[in-house]
Amino acid sequence: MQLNEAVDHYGRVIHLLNNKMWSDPATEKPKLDTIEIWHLVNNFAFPHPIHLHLVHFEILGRKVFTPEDFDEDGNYIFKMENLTPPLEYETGPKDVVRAEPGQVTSIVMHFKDHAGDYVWHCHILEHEDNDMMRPMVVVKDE
Ligand SMILES: [Cu+2]
Repeated sequence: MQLNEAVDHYGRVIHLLNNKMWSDPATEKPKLDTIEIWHLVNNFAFPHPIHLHLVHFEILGRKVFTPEDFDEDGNYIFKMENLTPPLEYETGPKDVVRAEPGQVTSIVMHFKDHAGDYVWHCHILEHEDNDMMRPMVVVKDE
C-alpha cells in the first residue's frame, strides 16, 4: 500500500493511498475469514497514522526501504527477518498504526467478523478529508 503525494486539479498538494481518490472503486477486497498482510510504504517525510475500520491488526514490524526492497513491478519484497519489531506499547491488537516516513510498516489481520463496505484512511483530518481515505470491501463467498 503506497502512501504518496499528488496534485489535485487546482494544483494543490494532496495525499493519497495507492495513488487513488476516495471516489475510485475499492481495490482492497479481502475475503471474509482470510488473513492478510499489508505493507504500508510511506513515501513522505513525515508519519501518517493509518486506521482500518472494523478489523484489529497486529504490527509485524517496520523497515527503512530502499529501491532494492521492490521487484520490477514495484511490489514490496517482504522478509520477516528484515523487520524492526514494534515498540512495546504497540504489541497488542491495534486499529491505528503510525506509518513512519521512509519506512514500510507491515501489519497482519484476520478479516473474521464482518463482511461489507468499510474504509481505511489516514487519521489526520486534513489528510483523510483530502482523499487519503479509501473504500475497502470484505467479501463473503456465496
Ligand atoms: Cu496523513
